[in-house]
Amino acid sequence: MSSASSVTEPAAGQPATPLAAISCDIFCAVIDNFGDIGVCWRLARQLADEHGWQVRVFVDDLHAFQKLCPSLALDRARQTIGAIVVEHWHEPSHAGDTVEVADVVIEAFACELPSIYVAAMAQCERTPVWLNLEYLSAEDWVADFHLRPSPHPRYPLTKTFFFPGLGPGTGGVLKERQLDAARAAFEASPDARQAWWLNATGQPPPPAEVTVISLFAYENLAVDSLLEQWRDSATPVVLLVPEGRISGAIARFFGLPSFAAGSHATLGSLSAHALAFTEQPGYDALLWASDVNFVRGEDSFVRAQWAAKPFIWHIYPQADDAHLPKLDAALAHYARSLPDDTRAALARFWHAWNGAGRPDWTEFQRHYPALKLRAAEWAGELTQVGDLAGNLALFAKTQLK
Ligand code: TRH
Repeated sequence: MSSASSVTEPAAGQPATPLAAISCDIFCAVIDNFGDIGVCWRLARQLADEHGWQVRVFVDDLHAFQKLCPSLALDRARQTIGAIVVEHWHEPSHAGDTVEVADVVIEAFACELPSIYVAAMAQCERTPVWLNLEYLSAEDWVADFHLRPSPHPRYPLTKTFFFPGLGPGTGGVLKERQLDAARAAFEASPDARQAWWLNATGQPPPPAEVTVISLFAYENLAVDSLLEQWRDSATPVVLLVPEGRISGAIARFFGLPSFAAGSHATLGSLSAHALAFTEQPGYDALLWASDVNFVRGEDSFVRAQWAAKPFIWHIYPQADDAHLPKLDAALAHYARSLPDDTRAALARFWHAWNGAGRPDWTEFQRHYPALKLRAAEWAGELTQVGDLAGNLALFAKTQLK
């Protein structure tokens, strides 16, 4: 956390005036899995580390949070991790022991702020900036709704909708300032790669002819077909599976009782390692160490884009297939400049991984060189939209009077 950013240089002839850092409260209700707190925690760390904000995170599920942040204590109502205060949001009405309203209030994914907190916001001399951080969608309408104000029905308060997105005019997606440099350093260092493989799998890195695949996904009916294709592949495949919802299917395929962290199995051309779920900053190296990444939800989907490797997205399934237009909207951005046949092959593979059809690994592999080029080009295009934390901080500052 930078404390320097909260102090201004004195202008000539003026006394030094310490400016208070911007305070920010992020409220996060965990619906399921890790994406809700995953996004909030990454945003919190960026606002603290890169913008010098004083951040508090109110979160209702410390167990999910602890998986991403193992130093978190499960039994503490309030604790400080790095420079960030974490409050266990133990009931909807709770807003800390004493209600202190921050300069910027972020309601993640429409989780609904405690009513006493909203009432206190209305009493503030300086009206706080109230943002509703929405889920990521690549659909076109997002740019029209990004930064739309919504006046409160009773209080003199306005909530602004902040929409992440993959295109211009949206809030963008989270990207730490040092991320590209960290990836480049990892990719340039045989020692870092060696250390990563030994730590994650207990084995040295595989030779160059092996295709390394990371697999982070929900339960998926298409996985058996893919496992069979990898087993029968003409070239060797190494599969890296963080322990989680797909682990049961991997265990069944290999005839094992479970596929818990530390397990290894081989059948034909396929070798698989079960990995321990790492703390959040450690997940990126798995993507960097792999040639192809299967990702899911929201945050890992974004990280795969920054890893600049071909990836397959298991989108979070919604009722009435509401997720399918979102899948195609993301493809429309990501696959836009691919040759027609590669774009069609990628779309078929993504659709098959999301319930429509059978994934064809040979076809995917045939298009791998074009997909690899596009992955790197896309990471560059996405950078143009700007980092979400930076976009949010800039907007908030224009609103704080
Ligand atoms: O876990 P997810 O499926 O999360 C979600 C939630 O289901 C949420 O309710 C839904 O709305 C959202 O998806 C769209 O997938 P996601 O978003 O990729 O979050 C996973 C987080 O876990 C991400 O921050 C990366 C992190 N992670 C680790 O920290 N260590 C690991 O080893 C792995 C595999 C992931």
